[in-house]
Amino acid sequence: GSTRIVAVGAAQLGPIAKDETRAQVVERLIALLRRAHARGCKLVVFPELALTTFYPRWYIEDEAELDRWYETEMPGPETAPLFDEAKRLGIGFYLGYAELTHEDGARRRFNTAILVDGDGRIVSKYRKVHLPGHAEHEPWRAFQHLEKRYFEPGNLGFRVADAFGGRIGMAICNDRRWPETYRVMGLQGVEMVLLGYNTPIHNPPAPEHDALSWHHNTLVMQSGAYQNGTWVVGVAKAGVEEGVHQMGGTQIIAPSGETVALAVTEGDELITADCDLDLCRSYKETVFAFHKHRQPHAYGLITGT
Ligand code: CDT
Repeated sequence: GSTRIVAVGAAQLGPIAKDETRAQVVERLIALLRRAHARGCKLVVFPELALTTFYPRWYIEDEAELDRWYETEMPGPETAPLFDEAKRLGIGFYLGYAELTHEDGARRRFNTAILVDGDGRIVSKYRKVHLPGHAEHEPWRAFQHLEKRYFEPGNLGFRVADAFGGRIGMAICNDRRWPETYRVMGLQGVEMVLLGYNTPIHNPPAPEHDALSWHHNTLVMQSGAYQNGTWVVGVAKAGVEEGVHQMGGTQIIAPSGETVALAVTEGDELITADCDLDLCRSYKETVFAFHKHRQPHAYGLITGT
């Protein structure tokens, strides 16, 4: 029979400097893509906001200055080389980026990820639903986290796409901490959730959590995988970026909840795994056979119904 093994590369990025150009970053992405191809990967997962530094750490008042961090087309002139090389290699990818678009007569900003297949086609798009941080300048913080200012909550929901021989979903960073993220995709039969993140180790409102950041990262992604019988691929932008230390911990997690590959650096690092999508089945058909065991009548508070 046909194999349902997807060779996946999780392409962690080290820091991206403020003055690094898109062209320079795209070169780093292409280098990782080629290494993944050499290892037989068919799908590479890059982090959240993978084309720039994590600019929500700064309060930016000037609209034109803010605009420079966003993509207005995908692919655009600077990202086309990534699409071209991926297509040439026959390898797909997940890419996180800041999206500036015109919709419903307004300029709108989203924290976005796309899924591109091995033919270079965008097969799915996701816009981050759970935006952490704050909307106003809070000078008491060591650094800002202004996602609530620079993005609006995603309006595409949590969709799944039939691609790479399986059912693929996407999420972005803070989404991974919320069980609803995985469950909404789990209810659609998701077999692999791709997610990129930028997570400062220091959380200014709750510094008592700092020492637990690695524990929490693994805890939420392993739980989401097991409770929905799905693979999870979590990919960091890591290291000290413009003075802020961001956690690594890039990992590939099986439907058992076990981590099968884990990055060990805070730089550009590729980890890979042969992900058998059929490993999802025994979870989806037994302990988490949703149609047999879920009790939605008791869950009304969650949806507000
Ligand atoms: N990028 C992102 O979503 N980061 C957040 C940092 C914590 S903000 C309180 C995260 O959940 O990892």
